Amino acid sequence: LPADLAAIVGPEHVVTDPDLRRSSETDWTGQFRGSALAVVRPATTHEVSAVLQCCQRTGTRVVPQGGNTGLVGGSVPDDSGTAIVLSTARLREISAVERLSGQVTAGAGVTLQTLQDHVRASGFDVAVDFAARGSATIGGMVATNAGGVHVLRYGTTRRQIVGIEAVLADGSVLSHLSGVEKDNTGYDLAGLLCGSEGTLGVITRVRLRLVPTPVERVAALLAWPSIESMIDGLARIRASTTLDAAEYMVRRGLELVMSTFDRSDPFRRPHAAYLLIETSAGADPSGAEGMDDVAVAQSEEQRAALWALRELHTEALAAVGPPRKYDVSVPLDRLAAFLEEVVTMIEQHDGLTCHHFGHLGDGNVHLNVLGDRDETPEILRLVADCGGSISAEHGIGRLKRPWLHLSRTPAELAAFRAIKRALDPGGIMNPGVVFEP
Ligand code: FAD
Ligand code: 2HG
Ligand code: ZN
Repeated sequence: LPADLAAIVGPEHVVTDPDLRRSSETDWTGQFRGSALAVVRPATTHEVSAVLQCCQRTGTRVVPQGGNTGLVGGSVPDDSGTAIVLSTARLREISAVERLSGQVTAGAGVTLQTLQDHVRASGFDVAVDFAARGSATIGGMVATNAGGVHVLRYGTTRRQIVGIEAVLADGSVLSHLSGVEKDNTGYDLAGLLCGSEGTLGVITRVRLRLVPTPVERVAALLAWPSIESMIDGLARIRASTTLDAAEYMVRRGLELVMSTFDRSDPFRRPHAAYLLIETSAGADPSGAEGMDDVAVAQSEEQRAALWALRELHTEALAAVGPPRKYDVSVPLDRLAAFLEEVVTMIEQHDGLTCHHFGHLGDGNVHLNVLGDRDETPEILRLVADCGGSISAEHGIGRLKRPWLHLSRTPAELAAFRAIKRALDPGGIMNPGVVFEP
């Protein structure tokens, strides 16, 4: 097989050397490690199609991989050594920004940051943003329906897609990239492939709807005496201002970030909870009632410093971890009670510490539990009992697969399996992710 693949993509793009493969076989968290037959790097959609035809013919399993920043173990192979990793690193073409429609088409392997730089030069911005922007790719972002910090303003990745090109397991190319905003000609295949985590095909190009770059933007960190007061405060701010972001953290996480990365506290004394808000609208939300204090960024540098306190949580936790990650969402009116209950439940066990932070505006909490004991069933059942989702934005991958039934009905799961069988009858696309292998 490696020789056949080399004939398609060139021998230097079929990596079989174990040392060179290693970074593609281990996920960002270091908790999922596997072994691949080879890492294959096609440069065009045509090459992706030929690689998949070859894999289909030989029954070889395929793990699509973008920036390998996924947090649920979906981007790396199992340890059998029989699957290939199909890297999108060379699918890096970007079209010029189309000013009239406000759209751009990007190859799956373009990183989010590269695309942001590209479209900002034309006065536009990508609606989705998150801390892994330097490595995460557009293909990965679409395959996981990434959320990030602007969901409350613009929605998730799915809402930004106006066209997609993808290759199915049998090598057939689906291409629908004309970008017309109104197009009710049958099933929404882009919407289906978005969030499919590499289990239905390889996304090769995506056409995205852009948003205007804000002319004026204000970032402020608001300090609160409790989580309840912060959630009430957010409701009042949202009623009067269009927010671009509403991210929260608590004292324990802030202290971890400050000590790990030598950052200073924007306030003179500690507070229980912190809400980082950003707005590009006219009204000033930093006078909200019920808060202890506020730090408004006066410059781009100060804005970046406030954002770093929030965005460095994942790396700070990785440095003291690895933590068990629970990316959950809960209806906002139940969030304060949920947090109190889940933290108490976890920390009643000696040696367990629960960090939490996240996208408050979306009711999306990132629980990161340090310590050996595994409380996963209890935590995820509580989420389900609160009417929440066991995976708000990171996806199912391998990590959440045993718990998918807590968020989806048997009828929904049967429909998932029927779609998978129809598009990938040989089961070669990312086996073990979302579904049992
Ligand atoms: P990978 O990790 O390479 O792959 C992820 C999944 O997508 C895998 O199942 C893979 O098989 C599949 N895949 C990748 N490319 C393709 C393709 N072209 N075709 C088909 N399938 C493909 N996520 C959020 O949603 N919000 C956040 O705020 C956020 N913040 C993060 C912060 C940090 C510091 C880190 C490390 C991660 C964060 N993530 C976040 C998770 C991650 O960055 C996203 O899931 C991202 O979209 C993954 O992109 P990637 O290119 O790294 O994909
Ligand atoms: C974030 O919002 C990411 O920072 C990562 O989704 C969350 O590390 C985590 O648990
Ligand atoms: Zn997040």
